[in-house]
Amino acid sequence: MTFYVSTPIYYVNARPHLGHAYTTIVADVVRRFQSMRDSQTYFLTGTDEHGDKVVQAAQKQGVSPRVYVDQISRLFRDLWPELNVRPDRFIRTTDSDHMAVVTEVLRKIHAAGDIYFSEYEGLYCFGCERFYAERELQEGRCPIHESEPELIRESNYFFRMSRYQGWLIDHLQSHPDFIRPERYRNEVLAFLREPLGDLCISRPKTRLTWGIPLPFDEAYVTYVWFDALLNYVSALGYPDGELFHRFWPAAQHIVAKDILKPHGIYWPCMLKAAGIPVYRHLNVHGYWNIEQRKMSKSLGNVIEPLEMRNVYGLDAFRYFLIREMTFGLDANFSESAMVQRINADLANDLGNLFSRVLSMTHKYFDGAVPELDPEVGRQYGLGLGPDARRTVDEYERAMEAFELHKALAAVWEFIGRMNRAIDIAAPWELAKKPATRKQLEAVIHSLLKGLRLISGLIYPVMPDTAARMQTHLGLDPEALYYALRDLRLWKPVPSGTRLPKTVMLFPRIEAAGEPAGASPAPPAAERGPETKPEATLEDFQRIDLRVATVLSAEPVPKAKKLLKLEVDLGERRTIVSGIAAHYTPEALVGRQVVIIANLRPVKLMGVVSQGMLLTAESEDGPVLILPEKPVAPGSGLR
Ligand code: ME8
Repeated sequence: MTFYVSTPIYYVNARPHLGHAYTTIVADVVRRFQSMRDSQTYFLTGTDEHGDKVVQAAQKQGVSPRVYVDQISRLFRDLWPELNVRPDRFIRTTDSDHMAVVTEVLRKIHAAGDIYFSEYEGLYCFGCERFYAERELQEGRCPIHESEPELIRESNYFFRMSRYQGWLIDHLQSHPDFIRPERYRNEVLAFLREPLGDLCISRPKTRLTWGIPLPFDEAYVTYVWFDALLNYVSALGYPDGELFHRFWPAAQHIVAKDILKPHGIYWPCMLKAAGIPVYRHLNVHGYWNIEQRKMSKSLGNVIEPLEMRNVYGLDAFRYFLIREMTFGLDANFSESAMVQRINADLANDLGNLFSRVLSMTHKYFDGAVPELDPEVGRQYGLGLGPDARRTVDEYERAMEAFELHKALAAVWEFIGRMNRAIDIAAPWELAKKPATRKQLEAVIHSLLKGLRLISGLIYPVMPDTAARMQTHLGLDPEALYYALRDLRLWKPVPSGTRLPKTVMLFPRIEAAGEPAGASPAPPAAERGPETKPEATLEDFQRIDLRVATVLSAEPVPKAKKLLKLEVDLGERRTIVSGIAAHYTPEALVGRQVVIIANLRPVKLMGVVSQGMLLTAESEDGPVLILPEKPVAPGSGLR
């Protein structure tokens, strides 16, 4: 069997954070799981280095795109081994083999007549690097970046994606798990109910030069998504590479919901047009929020993976991510939730079980695994065999289906079953009388067997802990006892094996962010917001801030959050503001507020808004910024 897994290739416009770490750790987990089944595996990650966003980020730093991409790409590449993640290739879209494949695929699709030249006008989000249809926007803003898209008109090359709409719908219908979980398949199908437009795949060099030139027109570079998606085949040496032939038929992508559309629509259509078979599964997960809020630089709540690892330990961090998020749904990250899970699941359930069983083996058998008379075993064993089999079956099913949290839940159910079995069997009572010695042997023998199984099942998520457990069960650390085939056999730890002294797998953490004995880093929430990059006085002066008096205010029909205000700032203006949940119209009329007067007008729910109200962000929502005493309407700010 073969298995090929990819993560998105990350933009190099920001440092790696929790979200990137999650997806990449998931890829590592599923690839380790597949290797437990003796699959040949290939794991790809990398960085997406062309496009406007990267150029803008480089400009901000005052360096060339080339220097900039090298710098940030290295941060990603160097992070993965620190998280025990070892991809087979780290691809960069600036790699020459990748660029050659993009050129070749463009040539092929162009020659087949699926690329044409035309003029286009549309709303473009620079954050997403794509055009948006009006119906996709929320209150006129990009749903991901919450910024207003810009109206752009230019001549460009287009990929005839519309031609593949019918085929894609058929494919989704005949392959119900092509995109999973189902909610995302449904989302794509819903999108495909409307006519699918063609995809603009070029950018004029007059606007952007940092990209792969189109092979049929030197005046243009390739649109960054068309370039980036092809990494999944270029990394394998498409079209002739041995890796491509071996692994592409087993391709599975992992992405978050933010990039469902490029992966669920553009990419299959591109593959079809290029005559490449489509991937097998697209696995889509939700978003991590931080303490119930969106993770963002401006909120200063970006979680650094290495910091979490340093404070809580790598395996505990990996465990928390995989256990806490229901794959497919959003999840909430907080250090207190992490501490809770570490204490309950790792220190209590698993850690206690492990040290209890090992210390009993030392106490009653001097650290040597007892002999087992099979007859006595049948009579006095703990009856864990059927549970073990059920656990392995559910674990394998859930891992295969990307229900990673359920796979762990199944293991923890088995851990609970073992802890209860100890309490019922009460080995300390059996140890009191020579008559129950054989019974005691059977009980300890079963418990060690159970630990051996658990050490194998946790390997994909907690590889270091799995190895530590196995070393302490006297198993050869050089040999891998993780093969699912062997785990199913429910093998004992060989009798007579001498076990090293027990260890504490996971110390309890005493208070949030404060592991016992370590010096704690302040919780992320207390570190205060990161400031934005330096701005000059000229930057500030380009923004026209003015005091305005609210003349009237009314709700905008069918928009719960919006109020339409008429304001006086020397002239009359209409402003639409998203404060309806926090201010009633009556509370605003007659008040003086501060607005940005030279913001490009934008249409929100059919109303043109000619400015923006300034508010402070607070836990309870937006709070208006007001002058301390009345001033003439239109007064400027400085
Ligand atoms: O979109 N929660 O790159 P990107 C969970 N270059 N996962 C998150 C997350 C969060 N809060 N934030 C980010 C791009 N991610 C393109 C991809 S692929 C051909 C091109 C993860 O740097 C998640 O995997 O914006 C998401 O899909 C990805 O980072 C977006 O990374």
